Amino acid sequence: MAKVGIVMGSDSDFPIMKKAAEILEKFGIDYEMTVISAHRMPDVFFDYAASAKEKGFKVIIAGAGGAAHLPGMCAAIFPLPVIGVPIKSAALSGMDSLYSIVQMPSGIPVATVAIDGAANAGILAAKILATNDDELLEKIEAYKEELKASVMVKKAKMEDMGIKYEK
Ligand code: RP5
Repeated sequence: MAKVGIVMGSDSDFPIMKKAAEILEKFGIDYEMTVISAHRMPDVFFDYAASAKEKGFKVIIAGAGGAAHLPGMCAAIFPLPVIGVPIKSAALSGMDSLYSIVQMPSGIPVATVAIDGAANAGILAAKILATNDDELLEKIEAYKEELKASVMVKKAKMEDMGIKYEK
């Protein structure tokens, strides 16, 4: 059963939002991904958000751009955590998306990641699930070690080229 719902306002958001899915796959987390526009199909959106808890979702990752109401409206209906991904828009470079998602009224939080930060949304969803799953927590700790090792490799390469981090 899918534990995470990934929803985006348009298929044009997919190239960014697929990064959240890739992270969930890496950690072996079942997810369901769909496109629903809160503005263009509000009835479909309402059914999605209202049935998400019964479907077994523990977290929703919602990405949208421009007047990005999708994550906030998910949070208004779904009682568990919602992570918002502001998609970089053409007109305002994603500042409109960011402000629309992050400036929620008191009582209805959306955990907002960076503009186009879908990978971090996936990691944050995994960390939320890991609060109650030791096996998943071990995978996240291993991932942190992977990150460190990749930086160490780059650092060694730079040093080989005579570039030093430290004086
Ligand atoms: C938002 O409008 C979507 O999330 C998307 O980021 C943006 C543009 O949508 P399209 O016009 O590409 O469908 O609702």
